[in-house]
Amino acid sequence: MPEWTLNVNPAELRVLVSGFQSWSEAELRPLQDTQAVPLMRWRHEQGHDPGFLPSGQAGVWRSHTVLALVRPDGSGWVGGAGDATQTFVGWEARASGDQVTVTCTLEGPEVPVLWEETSDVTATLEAQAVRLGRAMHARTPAPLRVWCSWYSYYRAVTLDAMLDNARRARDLGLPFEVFQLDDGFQADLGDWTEPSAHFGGHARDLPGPLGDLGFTPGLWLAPFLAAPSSRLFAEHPDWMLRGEDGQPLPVGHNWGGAYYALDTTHPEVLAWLRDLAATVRGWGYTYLKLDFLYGAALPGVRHNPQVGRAQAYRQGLQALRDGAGQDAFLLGCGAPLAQSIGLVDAMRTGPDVAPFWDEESRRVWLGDATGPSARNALHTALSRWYQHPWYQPDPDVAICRRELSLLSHEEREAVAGMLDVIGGLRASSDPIALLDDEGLALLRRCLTISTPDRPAALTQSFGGAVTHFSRGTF
Ligand code: 9PG
Repeated sequence: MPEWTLNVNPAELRVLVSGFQSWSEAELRPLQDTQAVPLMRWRHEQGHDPGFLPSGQAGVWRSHTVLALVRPDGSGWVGGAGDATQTFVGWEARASGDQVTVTCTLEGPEVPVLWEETSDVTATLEAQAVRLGRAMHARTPAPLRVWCSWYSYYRAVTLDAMLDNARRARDLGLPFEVFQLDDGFQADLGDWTEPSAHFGGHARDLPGPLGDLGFTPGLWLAPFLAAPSSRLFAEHPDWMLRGEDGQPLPVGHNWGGAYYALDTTHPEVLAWLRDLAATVRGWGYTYLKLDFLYGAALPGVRHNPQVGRAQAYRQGLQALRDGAGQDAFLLGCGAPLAQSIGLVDAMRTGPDVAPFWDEESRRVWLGDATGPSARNALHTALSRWYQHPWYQPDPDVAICRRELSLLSHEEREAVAGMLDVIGGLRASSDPIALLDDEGLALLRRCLTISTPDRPAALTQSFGGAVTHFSRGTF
């Protein structure tokens, strides 16, 4: 295990960390602070890496793939990985007395580890990110503008609502490229080709009319998950990732109960995943939002114990890419970040936006900043700004509507402004009919790709926002 001892006063340093997957917290904090560990045990699998949890001790910070220590003048140290295709690279910085010890743990095959002292942490982070992106053949297509059904319709989405919004967007000349159907169309988690009772049609009925309106059809899938009530689970109990007790391993709680993950070391699972992606591609969906991908990367007992969890994850994602085709646009979500480089086109780099600023009870008292809120989404996506050479970052949707939202005018503007600074995908979920003139003007502004991905721009806008929202640490 590589280890470095730095003779430096820990009180001078801030530490930059990035969590396991899209929703896990990323942040820049004083090194002597304490990294939050979620109090709720059942959240560990859902937003964190149960194999590499924060220690909960003051002055000890853990991070996946990248870690930086920053002096007040912007100089410091940057740790990174030379490759992450089959390996999880875990960093830990530990303050003690007038020293800091940094260790790096590899889970998977050996890969080069980068550790650099630098006069400019920002520039070194960028340079290391470019290097990893190149080594893993990053896909960085042009950014897209996406309308997504989740943040206003949630699971109650219908075929009619999709088409109504698409028609209104076309009539108003809103510059979306993609109309993406989210969770709610499917009979059950895992039973993707059967419709839900309330959807009012079948997902395969949507791409035709969306294409006629001039939009690229997009579809949400959580392809590695299965609900215990699903046909998939009943027919293939042997396909599930297992715990030490030999039973299918619950990998989270949502949709009214526990859910399970597919074991992507099983050849039949890989064939099924390829087939699923090819099927929805055949229906006409060329943009796929692949969600809850972390499920295939958790510690557990697998069909082929020779395959490590990072490699298992990657081969599951590769099967989806093979089925969807090289020219499909794949957005990863709830996904291990660096391990997805080269297979996804875009990546959610934070938790979900919500139509409210913060949920302090969960974030502060329960130690869990992975929950939906405008604050959590921006805080984490901004703290991952250097990842843009890995994929198109997706900082999640702007919320421009005033109805069905608790965001103030300033908060709406802050979300929109920071999404622009982060760059990457531009997305909205507002029902078009709910937008008044002010909302439409803000939406048009959000959909205008104006700011290049640049740390300087980030610092300016970030600074502005911090002054504006003086409620605690942003
Ligand atoms: C659909 C949604 C949307 C959204 C995704 C994802 O930890 N959780 O319980 C949890 C639930 C939902 C969630 C994230 C975390 O949201 O990010 O855009 O697609 O699924 O169900």
